Amino acid sequence: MRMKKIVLIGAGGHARVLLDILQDDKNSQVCALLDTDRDKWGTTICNVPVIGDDNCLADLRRQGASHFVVGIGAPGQAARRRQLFDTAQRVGLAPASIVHPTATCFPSAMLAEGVQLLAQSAVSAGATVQTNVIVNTGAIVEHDCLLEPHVHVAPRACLAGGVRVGTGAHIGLGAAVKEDVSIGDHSIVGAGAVVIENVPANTVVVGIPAKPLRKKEAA
Ligand code: JB2
Repeated sequence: MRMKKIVLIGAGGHARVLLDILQDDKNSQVCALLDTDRDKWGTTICNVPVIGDDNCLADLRRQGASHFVVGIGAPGQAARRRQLFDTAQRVGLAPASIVHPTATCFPSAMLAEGVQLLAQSAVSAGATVQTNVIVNTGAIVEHDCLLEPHVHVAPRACLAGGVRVGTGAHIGLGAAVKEDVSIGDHSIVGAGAVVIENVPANTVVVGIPAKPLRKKEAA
């Protein structure tokens, strides 16, 4: 397999996790980190330089970079993650997927480009994980779930069978979602919540059972 030369976008906590995984993969080489924080420019993380911000993407492509990974993941950042994904593709970089060696992905599950399955996560039979989705450490995505683009399922969150999570939604740390429930586009499920009924789009829900806390601006 040809070596992927990867640009990692972001140089914070999530990027640090992804960098560790990528540096253990003999088919990948992370050639640069990009960050909007000027204080990070000229520094290195695990020997990889932070060379500038996202304006460097086109130059890196010309210099031989082949792939990118969106390396930011904080709650509320889905619109930014989508924008970075689109920008990097526009300059001709291809999205690289990251699957930690301890992640479990059933043969009948479908993974789109640029997904991130982190350590000890599980994606079960017939599940669909679309573009730029993060299934974070120890998260469970049961059979026949649908995760639409740019979704983030935080560590130890659990989606029962047949759950749909709409574009850009965030499922918080350790939250649980009952089978066949639908989480609306761009909604946020708070940490530790237990969701037993459908959540509309652009809504923050918290608690057990989860109830709406507020509406959020459409992304
Ligand atoms: O548009 C951007 C941009 N926006 C913020 N482009 C680039 N290239 N970089 C951007 N950043 C940078 O991402 C910030 O300047 C900062 O250095 C970095 C975000 O780092 P932070 O550690 O704050 O968040 P994170 O997204 O890496 O990690 C969060 O989400 C993870 C899933 C944290 O909450 C982690 O604890 C969590 N595990």
